[in-house]
Amino acid sequence: MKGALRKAVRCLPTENVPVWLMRQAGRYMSEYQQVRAKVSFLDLCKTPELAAEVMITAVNKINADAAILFSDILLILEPLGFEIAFPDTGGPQILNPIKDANDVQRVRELQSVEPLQYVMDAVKCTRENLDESKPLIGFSGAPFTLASYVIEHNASGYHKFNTVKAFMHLYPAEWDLLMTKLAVSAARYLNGQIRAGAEIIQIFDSWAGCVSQEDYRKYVFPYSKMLIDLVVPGAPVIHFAPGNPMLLPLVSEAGGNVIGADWRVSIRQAWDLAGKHRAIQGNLDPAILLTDKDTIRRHVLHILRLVERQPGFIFNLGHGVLPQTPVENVIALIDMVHELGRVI
Ligand code: 1CP
Repeated sequence: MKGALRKAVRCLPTENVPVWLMRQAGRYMSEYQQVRAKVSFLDLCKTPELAAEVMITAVNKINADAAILFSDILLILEPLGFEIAFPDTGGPQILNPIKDANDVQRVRELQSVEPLQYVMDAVKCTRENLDESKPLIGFSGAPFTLASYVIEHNASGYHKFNTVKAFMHLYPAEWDLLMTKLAVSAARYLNGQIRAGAEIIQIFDSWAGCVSQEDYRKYVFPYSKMLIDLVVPGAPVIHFAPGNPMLLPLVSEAGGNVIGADWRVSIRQAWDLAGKHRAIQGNLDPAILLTDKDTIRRHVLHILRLVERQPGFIFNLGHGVLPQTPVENVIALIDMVHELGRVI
């Protein structure tokens, strides 16, 4: 098996510490900005050759050990019946969100990946142009995070999640229906990506950290588990649910070969909470990339020392690269992990 990441996701020992970054292709990179000056974000995602080019350019420039499909977690919502928009300022928007419990009836379940063929083509095109030592990561939003966009979306882009939380408590039957539709649809979508050439899957539950342990168990866990159980066996799953380290044991129990950790918890403690039968991914604070090389190096060393070369570690940030990050700091970070990961 070639490539440290392919081994690490299976908890096998590696010579190098594999490293890739969430949001490694994006607004912090001038090449990306140049493409975006000519085409909207949605058109970029819907043009497979461009989506592949943006990701391959980023991977080659920063020397990451994996590519992640260039796409967005919200695109699956179009064939489910939602209109999405990515305005230039503020976060993405759902133009026809769920306003009351009856609205759940109109949400369609994804029957086939045909309406998302452009995503499958982007997977194929990225795979064809990517160095074979580097795996391609496919992804989907987790049911809770998708629900938090379709039930509530604040035009300012600032999420408080109160509406989605009230909804799950007030309408448990409709919540179950919605979350089941989202889980089954996301599984079909991921299995399509795997057929198209994605080797590893990451599930983003970016906003799950806003709920309590009890509510996670009752309203989130069953559907994340359903999704992960439906992913075809053989493709390792990275399960990332940042924001609340106390949820890590439950996130791990819901499934995934690798558990993502953010910076709010030390990587060693995160691994203890997730359980040593899982691999662990994380967890440099993206804000550290806004500092200087000495500070970055100190933090990289700290994380590597905590991990003590135990098999099953993947270096990443605790969340995505911030748009204002200097690209040379990202390049330096990856070089440091490659250099120090061998010797520590
Ligand atoms: O050019 C632009 O203005 C668009 C910015 C942008 C980009 C580059 C958005 C809008 N999405 C993406 C790409 C993207 N999104 C990728 C692939 C690129 C890469 O990782 O290098 C991935 C994996 C995602 C996944 C995604 N989208 C998540 C999960 C990851 C996370 O950060 O937690 C989430 C929550 C989204 C929603 C979304 N789409 C875009 C933004 C800015 C956001 C998040 C913020 C919000 O909802 O307010």
